[in-house]
Amino acid sequence: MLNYERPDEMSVPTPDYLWLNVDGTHFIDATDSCGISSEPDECGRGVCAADFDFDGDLDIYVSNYRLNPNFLWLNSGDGIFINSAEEHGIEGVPILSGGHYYYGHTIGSEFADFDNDGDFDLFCANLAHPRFIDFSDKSMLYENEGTPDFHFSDVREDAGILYQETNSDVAWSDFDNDGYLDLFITNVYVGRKSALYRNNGDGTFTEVSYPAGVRVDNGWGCAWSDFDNDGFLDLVSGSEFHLYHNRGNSNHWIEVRLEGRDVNRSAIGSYVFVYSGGMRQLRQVEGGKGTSTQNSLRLHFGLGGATVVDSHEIHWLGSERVEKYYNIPADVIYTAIESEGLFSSIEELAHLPKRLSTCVYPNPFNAGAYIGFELMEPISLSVEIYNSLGEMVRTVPERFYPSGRNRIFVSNDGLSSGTYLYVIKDGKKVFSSGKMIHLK
Ligand SMILES: [Ca+2]
Ligand SMILES: [Ca+2]
Ligand SMILES: [Ca+2]
Ligand SMILES: [Ca+2]
Repeated sequence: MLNYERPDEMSVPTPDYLWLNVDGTHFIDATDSCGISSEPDECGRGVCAADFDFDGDLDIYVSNYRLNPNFLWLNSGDGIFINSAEEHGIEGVPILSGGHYYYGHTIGSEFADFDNDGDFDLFCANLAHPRFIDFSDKSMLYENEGTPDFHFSDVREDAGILYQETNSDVAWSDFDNDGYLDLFITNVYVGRKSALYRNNGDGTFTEVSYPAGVRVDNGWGCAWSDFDNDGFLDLVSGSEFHLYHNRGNSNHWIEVRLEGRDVNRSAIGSYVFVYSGGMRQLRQVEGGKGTSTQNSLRLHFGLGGATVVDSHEIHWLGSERVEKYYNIPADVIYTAIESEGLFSSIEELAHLPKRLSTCVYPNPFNAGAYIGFELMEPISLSVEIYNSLGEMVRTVPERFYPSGRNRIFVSNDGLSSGTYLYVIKDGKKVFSSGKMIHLK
């Protein structure tokens, strides 16, 4: 969670926090234990994340304002983050002026593979006043140079993306479904026009705001989502919200919603490679981007003239297993469920075994714990508790539970301290399972 500056004192930063979700029940402040507090506070305005080094964990990029350096919190995989922005070339350009190093007024940033070379690049929207231009960064289009170092270099000028003074938020999308990610950048303040750049597919962009009909004044936030499910991404932006409906073209597409089982349910941080028509495209599920904005969680791929996806590879966050699907028809909205499959319709999904989403509270427990869950329809369930040796140490007999919210109490009678596994069963079928910890 990014924090900006004190409302009563300009340029006095307030600290950022990292909140760790514990068993889906509550959050704890992990800012100190994860190393996030090792850097001095800066005036943060945006946060985005990607596993840009493909080592199986999410790394966090922090956009700092007030000519401060940006942070790249590199996830070491063992719960510790180290700021590696300078080493990877994305902290900004330090320029000495009046005895002090200045960087950029970064507001919003977003990772995306704009050049289809299979790694995540990064756009940083920087507000750069002409009066500070000698020592403040303009916006940056950072191209990821890939393995082994995943170092970035700024290619904005060569890419044809022009300097505008009040760049604010950014949102990548393939709005014309040609397989190349296009770029929308907002500009804040009345009279300042935002810009839509079409990706020419050769490393350069062409501004198409006017012909595309996207004329946003005083932009602030922006986000893409295919709200009418026609396969073409629509845009919302503006300090007074405008929803721009994309009227589409003849190009093909697929969209995929990922649903995690072992990973988080929204599959945030998971990414997909799509191969079609001789192209490779990469998209990730983002938790948020830019400055307090978020695109649709559903991944979108433009396919140009291709009517079939040759190969669709899902990399679930943190899992070494890659799920691959071949020869997938275009122009369909799919749902991919971890370890279950790729589904093209509600009817297919209805045949999946029903599962329960449960939470244990308190956890760890002392006197006893509740297993809470919500049922779509009434059903009879029983519970078995296993110790770490796999021995069944407790049962809760089968009984009938109505639809809606329910809970089952497990007492601590005779249990020693340790980790236990609960298994909720519908007859012989496992409905749900999870860990519970007993502390005496
Ligand atoms: Ca990583
Ligand atoms: Ca790339
Ligand atoms: Ca495009
Ligand atoms: Ca649409």
